[in-house]
Formats: sequence, C-alpha cells, structure tokens
Amino acid sequence: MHSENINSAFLDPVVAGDEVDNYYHLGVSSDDPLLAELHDLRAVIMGGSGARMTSFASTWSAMNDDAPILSFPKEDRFVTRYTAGVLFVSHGMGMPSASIAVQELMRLAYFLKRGNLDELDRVFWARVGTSGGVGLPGGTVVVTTEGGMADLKPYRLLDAHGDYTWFDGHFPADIASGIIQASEGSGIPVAMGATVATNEFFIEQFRLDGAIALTTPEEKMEWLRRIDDAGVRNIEMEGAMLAAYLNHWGFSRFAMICATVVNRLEGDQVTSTPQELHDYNERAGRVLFDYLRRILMA
Ligand code: R2B
Ligand code: URA
Repeated sequence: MHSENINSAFLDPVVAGDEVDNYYHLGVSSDDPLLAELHDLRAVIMGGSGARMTSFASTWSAMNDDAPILSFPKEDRFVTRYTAGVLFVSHGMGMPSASIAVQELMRLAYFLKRGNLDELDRVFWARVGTSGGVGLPGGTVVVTTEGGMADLKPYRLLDAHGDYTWFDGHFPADIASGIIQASEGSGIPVAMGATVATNEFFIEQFRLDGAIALTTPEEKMEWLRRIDDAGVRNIEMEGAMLAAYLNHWGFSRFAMICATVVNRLEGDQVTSTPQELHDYNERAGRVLFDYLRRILMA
C-alpha cells in the first residue's frame, strides 16, 4: 500500500475513536453498532444497480449456508448489503456518482481494518456491470486490464493549483488472469482487454442516438476503430476512476467484470430484450462468484 497517499490525518483519529466519520451517502457512521458485524470484510463488490446488488447478496448468502444479510438503513443514494464477508454496494451511473461510493467505501474499509495496511490489502474489490462491446457479441463478459477515458488517457481531476492530477488506470494482471481461469468450464464467453470509461453515455461514447449528437457516422466509426486498434474491448462509465482510486492507495487485489449488452461496431441502441439483459448480468455474476468461491471459500 502507498501509505503516503492515504489521508491518515483525517482517518487515524477516526480509528482511534477520537473522531466520528460520517459516511454520508452510505448512511452510516463509524460509531454505528452495525459496523461491528463487518470486521471480517474480505471483499467489496460494486455495480450500478441496487436491485442487482441485492440479488448478488442473496446468491452469496445462499452459497455460504444462508449467512445473514445485513442492510444499511439508507437506500436513496446507494444500496448496501453485507453477507459472509462481502459488502455489495450499488454506485449509480458514471464516475461522479461512483467516485463518492468508492471514497466512502475506502474510508469505511480503513476504519474496519483499524488502519492495518496488510489487512486492508487483503480485501478484494470489484465492479461487476454492463458495457458496450467493441467487436464482441452481446453477452460477452470482459475482464478489464486497463481503464482509460474517451481519449484513451487515464483518469485525471483538476487539483487545487488548476493542474490535473493524473492517476494510474491499470488493473492487477494476476487478478484478471485468475478470474479468467476461474471461469473456465462455465461456457460463458469471456474476453480480456482495455476498457474506456466515459463521462457521458451518448456524446462521449460517440453515439448517434442521443437527443444531442455531436458526431458524424464517419467520426463515430473512426473513434471506435481507433479504440479497437488500441486493444479496447468495451466501453462503460466507471472503470478508469475505480482503478485510479484503488491504485492511489496501492491496493493489489481488484478487478472489473462487465457483460457487453451491445456490439458498438454494429450499432448504438441497446435492443437486447429484458430476458437477454438479465442473462447477460447473470453471466457477469457467475464469473464473479466462480472467482469469489476460489479466493474466499477454498
Ligand atoms: C454501464 O452501464 C451504465 C450506463 O447504461 C453505466 O453505469 C455503465 O458504466
Ligand atoms: N453501458 C455503457 O456505458 N455503454 C453501453 O454501450 C452499454 C452499457
């Protein structure tokens, strides 16, 4: 872990019990008795939708002798469930929303592990979601190797000096390979490659079907071909930030597993039926659970 990048001036007094940290959007505080149940935290699994995270928590509970499922009381921003060592949290859509969830979860994990960096680094983090595929048929599950933004450059944010702070978008290669290995035999089509995370579903993903279209069909295809040639296998809206923040603290175990719901080389509209979308999400979940079983139940 990169201890120099951890905001310990704020976090250590919370661990010591001298200050209370309010995880405002998650709806709990560090002095909430509920958190005593979470000390065995071994993984944090995130995804856009609250319903999907609730269903994932039920699956994981069933795989662990019907372990009790705890719910955080607040659900109007993020939906949070904890069962059998795993915290399942929805993060909404896009990096502005998901970055709030990730920051509060990193603070919470630090508190739960009492600032012990070795224990903290044993926690596995993943986003499991949907994406637009680049040259892949709908329903392919992509395990990300590297996350960039629409210009293929890493995640960056404006800092206090008016400059950009640049982050590292790599996902740990050994974890990505471990996920692929664990999925072998499942029959699910799984690919590995880079992922582009955008700030907008239509304009920054070069769609022609938004209310506002700023691109020509030729420019769209040019962008898609450029990212395809650069090894990008899918497009979504959170991965570059997720890798950025987890790398900043130096976590070594994290991943992103996303099902594709459309092949962007063939079109913009997501025309999959509700049943197909359900099946695609189930595939991403199956790839996750095959890996969780291997690392947490062995
Ligand atoms: C994938 O799907 C959502 C948009 O439909 C977004 O959260 C993402 O990353
Ligand atoms: N999510 C995205 O961000 N883009 C897509 O094309 C599909 C899902």
